[in-house]
Amino acid sequence: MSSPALTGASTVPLKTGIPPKELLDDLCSRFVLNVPKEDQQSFERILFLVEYAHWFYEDNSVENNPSLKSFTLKEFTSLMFNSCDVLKPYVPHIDDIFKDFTSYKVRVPVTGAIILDQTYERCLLVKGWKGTSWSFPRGKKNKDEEDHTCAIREVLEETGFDVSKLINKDEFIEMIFGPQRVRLYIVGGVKDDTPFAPRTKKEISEIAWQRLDELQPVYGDVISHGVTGLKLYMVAPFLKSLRSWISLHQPPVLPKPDAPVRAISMWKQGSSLVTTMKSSSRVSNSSNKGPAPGQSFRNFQLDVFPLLQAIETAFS
Ligand code: M7G
Ligand code: MG
Repeated sequence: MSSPALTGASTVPLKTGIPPKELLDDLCSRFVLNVPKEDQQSFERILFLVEYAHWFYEDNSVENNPSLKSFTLKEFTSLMFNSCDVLKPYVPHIDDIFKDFTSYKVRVPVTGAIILDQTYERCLLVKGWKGTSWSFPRGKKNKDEEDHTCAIREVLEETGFDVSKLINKDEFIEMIFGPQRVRLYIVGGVKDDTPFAPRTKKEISEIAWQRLDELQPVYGDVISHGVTGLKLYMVAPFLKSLRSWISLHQPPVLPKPDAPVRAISMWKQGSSLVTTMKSSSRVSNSSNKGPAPGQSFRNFQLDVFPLLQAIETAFS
């Protein structure tokens, strides 16, 4: 099981930063070849596997061997196809394969949750690792996964918070954006001193309670800006229905006159500090031992989490 090539720790540092062939072969065999046959049936599925290998490469190999270069998924896909014998014959079609994959990805339905605090004045938003936009915790459905199960999994992956006991399958707002259906379950009454921390690496850079009245305009586009300049992605279109829901439901706690008026950052990448509401002081978050690698496995039935855990154990 132990292979120095996978972590890249003992490979000879290459000036070019290009991963050595044995590392790419290892990633290919672990993430692409050693999976059930049904997961290798289409290039869309294979590219989800390559994406997983890419995350592992970025989060483990590059981190353990900084002389290795970071790549975009497209670049990494090209490296894998050129290096792996089984994928090599398809190199001439790689542009089409990648284009099909990206257009397939945006057709996969997305579910997540609108988490409200106890006063219904704030909602929990997450900021993407790469961009600067904030969105509700949400993500793509896996194959044969139910909507609410995906929402529970994605919220857990992106915030570390388990909504399985709080979610009501009938309480959601659903919108269609071009080819994509987005369903967000409304989970109200979450204590604002709840500890949050993502379980995926390099997907989420910050988690915060944002004030709903700062997320204007109500009739927003997919990409919009809140009144304080906050960049929002797929938030504004949900606000009108959310306000209607809030007007019909009594919050468990009435807003306090001395409540903080601004957003509250609950977790930030690279920082072990989080804000707690009770003390308003900066305290160490004991549950934040650093995020684990991604667990979402796209459109596969294969449960990759035990595999990743085994790999992590073997190399830690
Ligand atoms: P996603 O899981 O494809 O989207 O992640 P979803 O939650 O909407 O289903 C969105 C983006 O976050 C990806 O395109 C990556 O850029 C980044 N990302 C997500 N995960 C789980 C990881 C991960 O484990 N490692 C790295 N490096 N990036 C990730
Ligand atoms: Mg996600």
